[in-house]
Amino acid sequence: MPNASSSLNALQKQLSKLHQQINQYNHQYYVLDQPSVPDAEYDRLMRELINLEQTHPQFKTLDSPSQKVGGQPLKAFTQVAHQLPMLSLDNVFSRDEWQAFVKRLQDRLVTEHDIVICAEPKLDGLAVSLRYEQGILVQAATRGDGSTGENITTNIRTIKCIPLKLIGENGVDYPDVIEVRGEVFMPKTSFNKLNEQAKKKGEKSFANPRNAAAGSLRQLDSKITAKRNLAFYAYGLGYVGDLSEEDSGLSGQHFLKASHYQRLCQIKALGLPMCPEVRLLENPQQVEAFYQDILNKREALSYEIDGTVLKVDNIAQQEKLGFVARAPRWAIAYKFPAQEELTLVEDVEFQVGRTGAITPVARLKPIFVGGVTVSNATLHNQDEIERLGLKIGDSVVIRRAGDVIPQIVSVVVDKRGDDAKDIVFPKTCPVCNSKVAKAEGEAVLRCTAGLFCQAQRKEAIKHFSSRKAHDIDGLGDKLVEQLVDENLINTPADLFKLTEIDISTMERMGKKSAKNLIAALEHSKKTTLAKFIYGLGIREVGEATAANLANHFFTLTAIQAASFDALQTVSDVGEVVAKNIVNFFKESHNLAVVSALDAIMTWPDIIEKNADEQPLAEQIFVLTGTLNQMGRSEAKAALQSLGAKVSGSVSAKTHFLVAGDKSGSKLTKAQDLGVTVLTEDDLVALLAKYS
Ligand code: 5U1
Repeated sequence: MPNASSSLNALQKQLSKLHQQINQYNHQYYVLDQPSVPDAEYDRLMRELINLEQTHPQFKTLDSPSQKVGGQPLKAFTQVAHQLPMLSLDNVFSRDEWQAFVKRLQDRLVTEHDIVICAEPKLDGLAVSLRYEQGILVQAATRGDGSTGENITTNIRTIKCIPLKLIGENGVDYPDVIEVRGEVFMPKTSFNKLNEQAKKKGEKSFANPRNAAAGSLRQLDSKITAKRNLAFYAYGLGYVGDLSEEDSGLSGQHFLKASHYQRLCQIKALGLPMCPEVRLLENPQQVEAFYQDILNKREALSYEIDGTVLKVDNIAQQEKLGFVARAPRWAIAYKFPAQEELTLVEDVEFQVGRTGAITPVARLKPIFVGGVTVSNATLHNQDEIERLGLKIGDSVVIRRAGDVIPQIVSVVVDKRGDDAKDIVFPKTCPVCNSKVAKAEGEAVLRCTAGLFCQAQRKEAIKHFSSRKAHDIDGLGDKLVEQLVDENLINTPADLFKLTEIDISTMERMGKKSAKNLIAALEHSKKTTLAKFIYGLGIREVGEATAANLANHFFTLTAIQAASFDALQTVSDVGEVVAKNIVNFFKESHNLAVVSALDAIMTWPDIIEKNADEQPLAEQIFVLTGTLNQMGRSEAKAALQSLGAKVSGSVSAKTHFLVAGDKSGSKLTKAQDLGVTVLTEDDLVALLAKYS
């Protein structure tokens, strides 16, 4: 049994470890602008520390990170002592915690009235204090440790939306000295651009817009800051008063309104930007709706936010509530669920996709992030693994924002254990054991077996039946996998051979669902050429390209016969896509599937076009003999693309016979019937006329 002194010892050890860890994270975040762990991890450690200090107040020391705001100012800049401290905010993370905060407010204020709340988005930027004397910006400082910050005046002057001189709009005057506090931030578009440029130059990118903003403000060369397109929203005031009476700080009082929201409006009237999402709420009950509304808008906002800030609006009430060590009692940050979390890479597996691409996928220790539990993350390719410097067993930062698929953002190298293992790519396909290869200039490794690979077969069938292709209701991914595993289907064409009995023997498939699936398959037989082409799953032929091909060539035969050059005349089809199409139709196993499907499925043979685009509509052509300037199938496709019908035999209905070298009986018959005979040159001229 541990005795009292040994558990106190353990507690002290735990506290000292927390101090050391939080101090290290503070230094990385505030001083180096390079956090190694997500905010959620930092918040967790800080809460652990605060909880321990609350239950064991005798261990709460003056140098505890819980008593300090931010980090030490950088030596590179001169230091500025804040006339009034720049505080930080405590956080809540749930409705219950928010309600507990409200309860504390009510207990302290003992008011019968509702507590009016000023609600603001919490910007992911850098807190600064801007000092105006007689309306002129004379000094700008970072928060630093809350009492001393860095003098960043020269850099702040480069931010376009921060006025160098205040305006006295609508009779709003300003006191001799006014310190405006707020957040400098980098809009999302500028952040993405900056990181793209850094990547191109092989430089380190910023982990988030906050670090990018901080890094940009801490430039010794303000020309660099000027290029970074920073912005600013004001959220409060520091010292306000007369120059001659700075010590009392009272003479500014005539200027100041009794409501925080009104003060923000006053600051705005002086020419400083205020976030347009700020709202005045009649009571704390309205906060949940505000929180939800801002959370819904989050992705669409042009700047990054990580929660809301809720402030008691009445200044007299704020004063009554006062402060604790690092934060006011009258304000709280109600944070959104974390979009970044820390977890472990337990393994890396390799998946084979529809096009044979072998994708490494990290199997993660399940983690709740961005509102869902995540247990896998794609690693894309070898380059990505190298960029991350990832090993199996690593602690990683995982990000899931909005509907975006989860991503590994970085590796926390400090946490790497001795047993971390290198990620080794397979030498053969992990599914069919065939050869793998990397095409020149491509980062992706592929299985070379095409439809002979079971994984590619499954993916091809899933793609064929997907919503945008043939939308086969009731044919889910799991069922496709079972049907392939049971060898009941090998290609999309095999789907149409399935019987109700085949289907009803599969897991979770009853008679009724089997019947429905057969009906859905029957229904899917009638389609469009565009969907048919898309459903084939040719590499890089998406929905739009498939539609362009259908609209250009009108028939499957014409698309199959089109040359590399002819394909490139289609909008959106470049060399790569044209090559993919030609290669697809070269493969005998693809041709077998296409012709089997062609026999089963139907679509309008020629898509209706207006008369101008179909100059040869209703004209029946027959091709005979050897054509030297183009292949027969190419000539056929070209004629069909202009609306002509190309028939195999000459009759009285034939309008034109194109006679190449060594034409035989068809030429004689055409001459007998009085059909117009064209030479190959005539044909070329005709096609040129309409192309
Ligand atoms: N929007 C907003 N962000 N923010 C950060 N308001 C706000 N207020 C702050 C901080 C640190 O502090 C005051 C409540 C003192």
